Amino acid sequence: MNKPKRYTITSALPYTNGPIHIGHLAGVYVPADIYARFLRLTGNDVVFIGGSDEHGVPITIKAKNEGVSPQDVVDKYHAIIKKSFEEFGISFDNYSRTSAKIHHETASEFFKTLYDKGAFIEETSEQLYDEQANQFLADRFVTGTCPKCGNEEAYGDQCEKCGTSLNATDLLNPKSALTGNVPTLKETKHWYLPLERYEDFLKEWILEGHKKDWKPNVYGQVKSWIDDGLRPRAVTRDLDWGIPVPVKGGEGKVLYVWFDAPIGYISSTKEWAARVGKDWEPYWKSDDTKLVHFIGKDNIVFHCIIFPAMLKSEGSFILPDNVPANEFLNLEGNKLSTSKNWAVWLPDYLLEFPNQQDVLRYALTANAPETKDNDFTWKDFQARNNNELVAIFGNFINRVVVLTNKYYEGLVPVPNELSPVDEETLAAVKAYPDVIASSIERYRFREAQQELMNLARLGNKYLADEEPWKVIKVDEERTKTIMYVALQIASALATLSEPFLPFSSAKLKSILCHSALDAESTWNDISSKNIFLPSGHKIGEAELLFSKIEDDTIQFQLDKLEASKKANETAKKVVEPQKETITFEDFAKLDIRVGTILEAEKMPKAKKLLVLKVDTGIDVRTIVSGIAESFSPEEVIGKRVTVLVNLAPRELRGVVSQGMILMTENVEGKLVFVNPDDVNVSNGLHIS
Ligand code: B3M
Ligand code: ZN
Repeated sequence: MNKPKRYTITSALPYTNGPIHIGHLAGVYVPADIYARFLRLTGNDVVFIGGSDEHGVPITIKAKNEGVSPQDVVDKYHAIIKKSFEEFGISFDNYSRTSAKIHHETASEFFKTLYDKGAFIEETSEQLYDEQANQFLADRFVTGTCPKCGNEEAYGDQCEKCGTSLNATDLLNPKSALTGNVPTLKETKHWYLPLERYEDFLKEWILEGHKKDWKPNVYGQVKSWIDDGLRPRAVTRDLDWGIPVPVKGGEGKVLYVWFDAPIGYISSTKEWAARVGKDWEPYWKSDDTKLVHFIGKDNIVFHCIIFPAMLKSEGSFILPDNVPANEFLNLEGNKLSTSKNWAVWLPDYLLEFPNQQDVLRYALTANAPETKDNDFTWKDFQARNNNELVAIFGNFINRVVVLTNKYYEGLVPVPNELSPVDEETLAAVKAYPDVIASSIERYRFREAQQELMNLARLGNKYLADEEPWKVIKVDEERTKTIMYVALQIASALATLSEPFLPFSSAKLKSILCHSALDAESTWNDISSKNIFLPSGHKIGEAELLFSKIEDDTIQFQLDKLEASKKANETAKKVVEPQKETITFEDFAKLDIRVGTILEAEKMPKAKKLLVLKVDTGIDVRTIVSGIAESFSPEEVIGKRVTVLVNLAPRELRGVVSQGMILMTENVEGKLVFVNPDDVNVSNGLHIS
C-alpha cells in the first residue's frame, strides 16, 4: 500500500464480565496504543477505536453468577474498564459499547444487508439443548472435547487452546455449563455464513497477499484453518441477551456475539465521527485507509476469516491491512485466569502503584508475547524498573537537569566547537527516530522499546565518558558543550519516549519546559534538526522520573498471588457431602477424652502410619494413626490430643490399635489435630 492517507486502528473489544488484566494489556492494548501514539506523533490522520463487548454468553453467565441482570453486569464492568483504560493512558479516540443504540442499528443493518443479498443459509437443524435449564446450549453454555486438538475444556463456538472455531454439535462429550447435564438435541432455525464460499477469496487475499507481512503465528493459524476446509458458521443464537435478529423468523433469537462485536469497531468509529464532526466512511471504505486490528491469538479466526468474509460479502468495506495478534502472557509461570483470580488486575495496579503506569507499560512491552507465549514475573517488573528505568533513563535525565541547574541556573549553555565525539553522539541521536519507527511499523514493539532504551544508554555513556562534573574544574567552556549535547539527547528522549512511556514523556517535557519552546521538536524533527533545546532556553527543576521499587512492595504482590492460589486450592477441594444423620443416642456412645502423646515412632514399611503411646487419663495405650505424612514422630511427642477411646481395637500390620486420634483439615487443606486445648474438660468432650 502506498503511504496511507489515514489509519483506522482497532483493539479487541473486551467482554464486560470483569476488569482488564495484564494479559489484555500486553496482548492487545499497550501495543495498539504505542502504534496509535507513534502514528499521531509522525503526523498521520489516525482513529484509534475501542469499546466494550457487552453481548454473548460470558455476560449472561456472569449475570447468573452474580444474581443480577446482564445489563447490570455490562454497566458495572463497562465503567470499570473504560475508567481503567483512561487512567492507564490507552489513548482511544473513542471507547464505545455494543449495547449502545448506534451499534444495535449498525449491526442490524449489516445483517439485513447480507440477508437481503442472500449471503446466509437458513437452516433448521438439531442443536444441543439442556432440558433442565430449558435452554439451547451454544458458545460458553457448553463445554466438551475439541475434535481438533483434544482439549477437554473447549467451548461451543471455539477451542481457546488451538483457536479452532466450532459449532456446538462438533464437541465430543458435550456437557451443559448450566447444569452439568449431557445435552439433548432439539430442532431450531438459524442463519449460517457459508465460509466455504469465501475460500478462494481468503486464499488469494491472505495466503497469497499477506504471506510476507502478516506475523507467522497469525498466518500459520489462518492457513491451517483454510487448509482444513471452511464450513458454514451460525451467526444467530437462541438467546435473549444480544441484538435481536432483524428478519422474519428471528423472534427469540439474537445475533451471534462474534457476528456483532467486530461490527462494533464500525459503530464506534461512527460514534466518534459524529462527535468530532468527521465523515466515518473514509476510515472504513477508502482504499487509502490502512486498517489494523490489534487482538490476542484466540481472536484470530474471527478477525482473519469470519469478519473479513462478512466485510467482503457486504461489499463496501475495506479489509484489514494487518492483524498483528500477540500470543498469551502468563503470570509467574501459570496461565492467567479470571475465574481463579490468577491475574494482575489493572484497577488494583493503578491503586497499588500510583503514578507508575509507565513502569507496567514498559515491563509488559519488554516481555510482550509477540511471537510466543511469555511470562510476567513481579521480580522482572522490579528489575526492569530499578535496573533500566531508574538506573539508565532516570539517572541520565536527573544528572543532566541537576547539573544544568547547578552550573547554569537551568539555562541551556552556548556550546563551543563540537568535538568528534560530540558530533558522533548527535549523529547517533538523529538516527533513532527512523530506527524506532522501523520496528514500530513492523509491529515489533519490544524491539522498538529496546532501541529507545539504547538512546538513554547513549546519553548515560556520553555523560559518564565526558564527566562534566570533573571537566568543570578545569575547562568551563568544554563543560558548556558537553551539557549542551547532553540536553539535546534528553530532549530527544522526551519526544521519542511518548509512545512507550507517555506519562514520563510528559513529565520530562515539563521538566525541560518544551512548552516554552517556540517550536517543540516533533518526532520527524529529531532526525532532521540539530537543535531541540536552543541555547538560552530555561529548563525547570529536577524531579525524579522513576523511583526504586523495594523488595517488600514486590513481596506484597507475591503474597497476594499466593493467597489466590490457596483460595483456589480450597475452592477446588470437593466438599464431601454430609454423612447420614445419627441420633443423639448414637453420639452419646462416643467416649472422647483428652490425651497426651508420650511416645511416637514410624510404622516400618508404612509411610502413612505412626505408632503412638497415648496417656488417655484412663491408661497408656497404643494407637496407630495415619498422620506420618503430615507430622514427624518428634513433632507429636508431648502433644495434647483428642482421643476416641471406646473404638473397638483393630490390628494394623501386627500392631493392635486401641482408639482414634481426632484430626481435621485447616483452610489450606493441611491435616491438623482437633485441638483439645480449647476445651476445659478432664474426662470427656462435653458437646452441649
Ligand atoms: N470480546 C474478547 C475475547 O475474546 C472479545 C473480543 C471481541 S473483538 C470484536 O476475550
Ligand atoms: Zn482445540
